Amino acid sequence: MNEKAPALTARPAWKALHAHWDALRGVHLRDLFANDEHRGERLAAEAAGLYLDYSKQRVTDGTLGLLLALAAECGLRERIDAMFRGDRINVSEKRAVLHVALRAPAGSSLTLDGLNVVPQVQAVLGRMEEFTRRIRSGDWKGHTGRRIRNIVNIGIGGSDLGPVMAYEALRWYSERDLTLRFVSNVDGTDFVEATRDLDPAETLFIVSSKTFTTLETMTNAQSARAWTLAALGSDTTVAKHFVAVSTNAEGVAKFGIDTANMFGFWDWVGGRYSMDSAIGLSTMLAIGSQHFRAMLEGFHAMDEHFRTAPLERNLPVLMGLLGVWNTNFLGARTVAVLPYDQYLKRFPAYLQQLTMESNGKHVTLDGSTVDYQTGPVYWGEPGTNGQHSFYQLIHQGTQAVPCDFIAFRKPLNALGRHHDLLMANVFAQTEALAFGKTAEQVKAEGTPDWLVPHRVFAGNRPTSTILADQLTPATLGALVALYEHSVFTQGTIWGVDSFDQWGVELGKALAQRIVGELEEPAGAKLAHDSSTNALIKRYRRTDR
Ligand code: G6Q
Repeated sequence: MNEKAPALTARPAWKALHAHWDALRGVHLRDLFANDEHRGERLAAEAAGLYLDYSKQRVTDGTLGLLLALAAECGLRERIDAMFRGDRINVSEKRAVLHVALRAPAGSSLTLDGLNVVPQVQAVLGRMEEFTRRIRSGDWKGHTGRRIRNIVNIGIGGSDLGPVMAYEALRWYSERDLTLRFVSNVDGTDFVEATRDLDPAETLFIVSSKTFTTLETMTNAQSARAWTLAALGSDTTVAKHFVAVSTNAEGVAKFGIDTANMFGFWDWVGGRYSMDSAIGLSTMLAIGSQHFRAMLEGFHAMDEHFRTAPLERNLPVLMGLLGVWNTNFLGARTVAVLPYDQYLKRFPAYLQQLTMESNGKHVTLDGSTVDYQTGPVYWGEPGTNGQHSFYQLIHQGTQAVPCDFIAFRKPLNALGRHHDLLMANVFAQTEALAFGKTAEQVKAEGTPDWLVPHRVFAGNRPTSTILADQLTPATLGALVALYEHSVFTQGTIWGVDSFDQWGVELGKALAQRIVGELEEPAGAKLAHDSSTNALIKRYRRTDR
């Protein structure tokens, strides 16, 4: 049993924040900017190559002071230290949370139960590098002696979303002679479409699964095996065309993959925090080991900042606290993530898992039910596409949607005026969301009276802008670590376990139970509710 922490809503800083919000509710960002000509530079912070402008959030110095007081009351500093110390802060699974060790430099030390885990991490990285060299040089041959040209990562959730996102994000740095594909869904279409134009003799599958028991991944891996054997014959082909990333050596061996071709990680790496572990093997194959190391350095730079920077200048802490402010005081239910970079098109999907699987919780560490909102819904699309679709609601809808804008000063693909146009949109959007357009301004433009209300923008919509120099492997690492630690900051304030995922476990068990019933003869007795029974019966009809 964990000791009961004081309820969040009873904390002095929480109560003070409520009173403060009552006073600030009617204050417009226009006033906040008008009263402080340096606000735009003052409410900003920088670390690990990322510049965070939070001046367009609906906060004052007073708000920030109270949020930092709340962080102190919730023991944020102690929790950060506990994570880096290897304490078992994932209490419901009794696990340490040490993804920061995945990017700790060789020679440094992070201990778990008195053992430095960094050498183990570096050893796996070394094996990944050797494997990457062999694939990229053509030294590793397929069953027929041909070199590998296609890599298919099979995995789901944390064993898919990070690798897909990182591959897309860093595609500019990738080896274009290698084709990378990702199969996650148990829907057969995913596998069939991903492999239809690939030659099995030149294809390598990476079966990525921490547990090596996940239904979707195991089913896709079996289909991949059948696909390979159908084309290349003999059972020995598996050794040449399959490698595994897992913590379950026994399961890997049972599947027929030589454990010499298994890349391990550890139970102290959560699935959604694993893209920089061996789960990132596909990333390393795509971008090469030097770029992968550079990405790890970016992660580490943000880790160090999070661990050591004063909380008032600490980017993940500020972002996390602003999220709490928007969720619990402004009443926002969602956050839009809007990368103005096409390469980050999968970043919102990646963040959905990171944020919602981590903080979508209804009880605190000690099992008490919360009486406040926890993790909001994250969603988003790359700009400028979103502007021609859902931004309408963000500008003129009836609910507050705080937005994170992400942009880069230098393009990777310079093309005419494209980048200036892209960036002009970032700046224009955040300006319009903050300041809006009053009826007077609309009228002054010559708008007829009847149309004025439709063209008024209230403004006062909170946004943050993250601006970096260029999308590099290191920038991506820093960006991911920024969100990882801001999620942890929020989880600490809300008092939840940001590192378990019992909702996911439930889904895994439920499907296993019903699949047997679907494969039984049509008449077999069902014992679900009447709706589920009827749906199953309809599905089982033999005329499908
Ligand atoms: C992540 C979750 C979940 C997990 C997948 C895949 O934090 O635990 O998304 O990554 O369910 O699990 P395996 O890697 O064990 O197949």
